[in-house]
Amino acid sequence: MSLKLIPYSKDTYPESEVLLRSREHLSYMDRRRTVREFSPQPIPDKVISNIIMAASTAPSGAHKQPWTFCVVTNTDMKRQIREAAEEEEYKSYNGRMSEEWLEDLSHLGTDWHKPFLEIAPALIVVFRKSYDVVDGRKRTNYYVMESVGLACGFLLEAIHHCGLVALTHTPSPMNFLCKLLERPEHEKPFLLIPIGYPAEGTMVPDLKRKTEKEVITWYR
Ligand code: IYR
Repeated sequence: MSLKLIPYSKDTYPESEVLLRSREHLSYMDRRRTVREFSPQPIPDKVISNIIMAASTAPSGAHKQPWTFCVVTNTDMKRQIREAAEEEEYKSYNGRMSEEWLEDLSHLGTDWHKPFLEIAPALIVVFRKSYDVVDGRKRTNYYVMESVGLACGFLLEAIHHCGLVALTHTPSPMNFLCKLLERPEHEKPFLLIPIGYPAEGTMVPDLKRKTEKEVITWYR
């Protein structure tokens, strides 16, 4: 296929403004928190689709965009997902997770109860696609984990940008989602992300984030 190029168009800024923008963006991102208590207030479909299409702008291996975002707002389906997730999580918290893991989670106050799966107005279930089916033929996708991880990062950013909140929930194992949502064989669940407005008076753990020194190593 011949390479068709178009001009790249995006504003650039003088260094002083680059610095200012980087600082402002850091402080804005640092205000994002994972929230476990949602208001049941619905969110317009268009908001959800805009957030997802922002996520779908993420870079991906060979630009294959190997993801499907399922949006569940149906009350009965949310209940079924809660019941199935709680069944798995009960087993995880009562035997499948190591002592060390449980200890590492204790300051977050999580347990096997997942009421947010019914209360949040929408659940976004992200699926990764190891291959696509194009005209009945299998077409491989590349760097699927990396690509879908990036898209989920973009998704969380977009949710934060609109003043909504989310929880990156990882019920494990989560094969029950394939069945409940009747996904094709080549789609595997990646993350379950309830989104919505925070419940009134929501509290979050008093977390400290790692410092520059702890996360950056320079080679100048
Ligand atoms: N999947 C479980 C346990 C859990 C694991 C991690 I790593 C967390 O950061 C939080 C919870 C659950 O969702 O409860």
